[in-house]
Amino acid sequence: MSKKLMDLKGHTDGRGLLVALESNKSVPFDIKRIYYLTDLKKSEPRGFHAHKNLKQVAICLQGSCRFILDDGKTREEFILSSATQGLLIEEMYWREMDQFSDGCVILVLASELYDESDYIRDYNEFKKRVL
Ligand code: T46
Repeated sequence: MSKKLMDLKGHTDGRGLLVALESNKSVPFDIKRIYYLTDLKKSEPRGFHAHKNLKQVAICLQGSCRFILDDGKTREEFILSSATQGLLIEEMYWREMDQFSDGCVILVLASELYDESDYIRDYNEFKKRVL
């Protein structure tokens, strides 16, 4: 398994599944922000940016989706379809998200507060910075 894919401990019993996430334990940073994506359209890919200084863990809570992570040299593809699997996205990875299934819900835990100046939205600028 890629080091980017993390197994999250699930507690399943007759009532369902519970997954607990804790800063610096199951999630390898202090969680400062949480956001989620819903009502995603198959025809509307998202992302297309990198972050200078942000770590995140993305978890597909319902349905499935694809993340592409690009470090400037290699593009890796990840299909997320389990609430007990997290994708660790460290700083300076270009990301693209698509192939959202019906009902797809993505939860993201982030190491920093929202800061638009942390985004690199131009792929050529990203490539210049990483290579
Ligand atoms: C990422 C992928 C996985 C906020 O106001 N606060 C926030 O914390 C976030 C994340 C976004 N926004 C606003 C900024 C835009 O006006 O929400 C709007 C949509 O954001 P964006 O176009 O950046 O969404 P995605 O899905 O392309 O990217 C998001 C995150 O921004 C990004 O960090 O890694 O999800």
